[in-house]
Amino acid sequence: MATVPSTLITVAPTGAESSKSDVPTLPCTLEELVSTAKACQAAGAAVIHVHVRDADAAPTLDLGYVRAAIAAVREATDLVVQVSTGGAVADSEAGRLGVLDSDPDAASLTCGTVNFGADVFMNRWELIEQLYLGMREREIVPEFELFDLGHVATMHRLLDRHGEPHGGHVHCDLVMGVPGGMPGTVQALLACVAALPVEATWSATGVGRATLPVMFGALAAGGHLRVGMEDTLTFSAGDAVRDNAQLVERAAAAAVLAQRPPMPVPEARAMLGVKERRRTTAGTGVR
Ligand code: KMH
Ligand code: ZN
Repeated sequence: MATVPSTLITVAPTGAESSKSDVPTLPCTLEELVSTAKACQAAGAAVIHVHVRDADAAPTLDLGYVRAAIAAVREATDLVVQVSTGGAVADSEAGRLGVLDSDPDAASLTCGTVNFGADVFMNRWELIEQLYLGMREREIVPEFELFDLGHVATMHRLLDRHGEPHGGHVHCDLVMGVPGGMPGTVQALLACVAALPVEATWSATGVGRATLPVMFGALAAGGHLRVGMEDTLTFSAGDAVRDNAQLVERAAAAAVLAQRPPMPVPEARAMLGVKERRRTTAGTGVR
């Protein structure tokens, strides 16, 4: 029997841009992050992209907080835990490199500088190289974050110069609709997809109003999906997002409609080449 192609759903529940006071439903505490992770796994997510908040709900790269968040999500779910190395626009390069020591399964790796609303999200070539090599040294799977077509070219340069990532598989995420990055259009999506390595897999994320066009475009073009409150806070015109699970449920329903149902976690782990870091049942090697 032919295998049914499936859709990897990544949830990005928090981000670094929204404040808890503006968005009270944003998961910021450890308890909120864990309950969000559980609900999103149940709704069809297989990967969680984690930005961590401190006791004041401010974005932090503090290793103590980041390690605790990763361990708690890993304990409570089977999700692939992908830590953000993008952080917030004001974060230092040293801090962003430092999160690689938090023992994640995977980590985001933005492949170039981009205007980010009124700010600049700085990603110098040397930093990109250091993050990439730091991930490989620690057996962390990168997800190449591509905000523009030029970032695709930089990813190729990285792969040509330094070889394949840990796990041997290239997985990218097209981040579309950021004010300053590529627009959230099907035309831009197809231009990027045509420039990716042939063997790469990719997901797409539409920020704000780009959420739905990018989601449908990605499904039609054979891609995977990333959704979450990092990227959109509006569910439909005038309606705030209830919670992250609502966004994952919608993505899962669209994937089912496209006859590419949500990818089970074991399949996602195998596709991405993730190293097993979950605790095993003593002596059996079985989780
Ligand atoms: N918060 C943005 C400045 C990532 O997580 O790697 C960067 C970002 C990308 O969200
Ligand atoms: Zn992020």
